[in-house]
Amino acid sequence: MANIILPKKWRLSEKSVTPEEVFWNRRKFVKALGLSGLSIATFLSGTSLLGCGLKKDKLDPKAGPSGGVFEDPTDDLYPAKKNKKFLVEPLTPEKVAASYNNFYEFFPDKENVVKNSKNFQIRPWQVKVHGLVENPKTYDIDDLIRAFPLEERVYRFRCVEAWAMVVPWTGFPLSALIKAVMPKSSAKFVRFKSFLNPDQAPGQKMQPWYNWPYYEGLRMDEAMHELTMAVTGIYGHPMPKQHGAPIRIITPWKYGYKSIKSVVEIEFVKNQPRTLWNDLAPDEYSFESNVNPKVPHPRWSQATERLIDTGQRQDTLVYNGYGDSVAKLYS
Ligand SMILES: Nc1nc2c(c(=O)[nH]1)N[C@H]1C(S)=C(S)[C@@H](COP(=O)(O)O)O[C@H]1N2
Ligand SMILES: [Mo]
Repeated sequence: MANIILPKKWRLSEKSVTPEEVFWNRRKFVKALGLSGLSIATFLSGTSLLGCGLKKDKLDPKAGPSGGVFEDPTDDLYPAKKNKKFLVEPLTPEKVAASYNNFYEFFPDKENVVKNSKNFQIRPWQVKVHGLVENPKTYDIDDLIRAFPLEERVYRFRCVEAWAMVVPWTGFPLSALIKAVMPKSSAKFVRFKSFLNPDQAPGQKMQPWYNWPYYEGLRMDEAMHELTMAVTGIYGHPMPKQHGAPIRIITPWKYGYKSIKSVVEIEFVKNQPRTLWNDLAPDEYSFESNVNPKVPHPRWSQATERLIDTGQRQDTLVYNGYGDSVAKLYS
């Protein structure tokens, strides 16, 4: 086991600061393989490392050059009305935001997510909403997107890796969907689950140490908060795959990994649900994960952040600048 030769990109740089790399140290890597019952040989032969094995002949004809969907059945809803209450300036250019994406289902490094998500089929798609509710419902995505009025909001976005951007999301307040299914008083948390489809998501095949599908959670009051959005579009059009099409969550006062992409299930539960990053590294990624410049990540400071377009460094704001509206949730 100790003599495995990993492809160059798989070796850890000690200075690296991305969350996934927590898990890329050799001891845990080997342990994860052992736990998942795979032999190294099976694992390495059955995966398409670094995208080399992707079949070019199976590209989705609807996938645009940047992974955008050009014939989206909800195209007519965009651009949605701007909600002027939520404005931040200046915007990060779309091209930058759309080519720098954490989406481990498709690839562990941001620059390859677009290419590796081309085959991802975002129709048909259903979202199952269930658990401790009076009206459980499985929505077809196109009905769901039309069920609640869409609006555009410009939010700041802060990844735990200390990069930041400002983007216009289109979607609806998650609270609208929550009210529609009528949670019981016993529902204290909301659990979100992303898709599982290793045939279309190479990252799910090549990284078996993640407990796919990606899962996240919020407290009920966080999920009901007016800032929390179910997002279906960005920059005035349907969301391209790399940002989490066809529907994702956005909680702008929390680190980016709480904003789960490509959601297929929303469940109302009594107890605090487990989350993928917290299960992997509980001392590095808490359930709450509110942006806080004063609480360093165990391996780096959170005092400042880097804007992905200009590279400029600026001070991190507590609750990512949304304290006026969310601090009361934590008093
Ligand atoms: N399903 C899923 N959701 C996810 C992730 C992921 O890997 N899989 N990455 C998270 C992280 S770490 C970040 S920073 C944001 C990135 O969103 P963006 O690509 O739209 O900027 O998505 C979050 N949601
Ligand atoms: Mo992130």
